[in-house]
Amino acid sequence: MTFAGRIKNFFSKASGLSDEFFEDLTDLLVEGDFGASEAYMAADALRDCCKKEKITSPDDARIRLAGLLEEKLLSEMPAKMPMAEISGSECIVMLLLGVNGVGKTTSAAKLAALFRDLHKRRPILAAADTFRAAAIDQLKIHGERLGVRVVAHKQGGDPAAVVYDAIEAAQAGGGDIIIADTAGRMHTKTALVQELKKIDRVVESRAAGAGYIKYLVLDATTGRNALAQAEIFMEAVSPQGIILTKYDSTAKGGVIFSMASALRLPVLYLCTGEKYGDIQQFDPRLFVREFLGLD
Ligand SMILES: Nc1nc2c(ncn2[C@@H]2O[C@H](COP(=O)(O)OP(=O)(O)OP(=O)(O)O)[C@@H](O)[C@H]2O)c(=O)[nH]1
Ligand SMILES: [Mg+2]
Repeated sequence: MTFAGRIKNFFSKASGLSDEFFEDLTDLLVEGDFGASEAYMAADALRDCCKKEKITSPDDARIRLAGLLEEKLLSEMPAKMPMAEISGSECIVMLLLGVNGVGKTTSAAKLAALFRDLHKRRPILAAADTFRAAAIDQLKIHGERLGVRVVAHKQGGDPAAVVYDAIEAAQAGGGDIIIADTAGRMHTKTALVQELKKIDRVVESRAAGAGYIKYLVLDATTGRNALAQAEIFMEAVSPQGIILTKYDSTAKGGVIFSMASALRLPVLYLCTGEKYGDIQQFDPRLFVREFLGLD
C-alpha cells in the first residue's frame, strides 16, 4: 500500500482523537520520512488545534493537518522565491549540483525541454561534468534528442571553462538560458568543492546581471540521507532551491518538510520519471494533499 493510502486508512479507521491516536500518528509520520522531532511537533500542533477548534472526528483532523502542514511548509520556505526573481531576466544561468546518481544530467535535459517549450526560452546545455567521459556523451545525446545545443570540452577539462564558453555562446546570440550539469563526485571532496566554487566565480563574473540560480538535486528515494548529502553543496556554493528527483519511486514525501526546515531551501521542482516531461513545478498545497491521501 502507498504511504498516502496508509495515512488515509489510519484516519478512516481511527475511532477518536485519543492520546494513542496522536502517538500513532507521530510514528506514522516518522515512517513517512518526517524527522522524529518534526513528527512530534506536527502531531502536537494538530492536538492543540483540535482541542481549540473543537474538532472531534479523525476525518476533520486530517483536513486540519493538511492546513497545518501547508502553513509550515510555506512559512519555512524563504520569502523570496528564486524563480520569481530570475524569471524576468534576459539571460539565465542554472547550475545543477548534487552527489552522483541523483539525476542531475536527466534534470538538466528536462529543464532544457521545459524552458524551451513552456517558457519559450532558447536553452544551451553546458557539460560541466568533465570528470567522466560518459557524462559528456550522456548530455550530448540529450541535446541531440531535444535539438538543444550542448557546449562541451574533453573529459578532464576545466568545467569552469565549459560554463564560460556556454555563457559566451549565449551572449553571442546563441541562447538565453544556460543549464549546466556538474560532477557529483571527484577524487576528493576538497577538489569537488574547489571546482564548484570556481564555476560559481566564473558565472558571477562573466554573467553579471544575468539571472543565476543554483539547484541542489536530491534523490527522494534516499529519504533523510538526502539532507546529509546537501551539506557539502550548501558549504561550497549555497544553492537556492531543490529539484527533488525520483519522486515516482518513493511513496514517502516527509523529507520535503525536513528540507524546508533544516536547509531552509524551497523545493522548486519535483521529478516523477525518466521522460523529459516528468518534471513539475512544486506546488506545496497539492503535495500536502497527496501526502495525506486527500482527494
Ligand atoms: N524513476 C526516475 N528515475 C530518474 C529520475 N531522474 C533521474 N532518473 C534516473 O536516475 C539515473 C541517474 O540519473 P542521472 O541524470 O544520470 O544522474 P546524475 O546525477 O547526473 O549522475 P552522475 O552523473 O553519475 O553524477 C538514470 O537512470 C535516470 O534515468 C526520476 O525523476 N525518476
Ligand atoms: Mg550526470
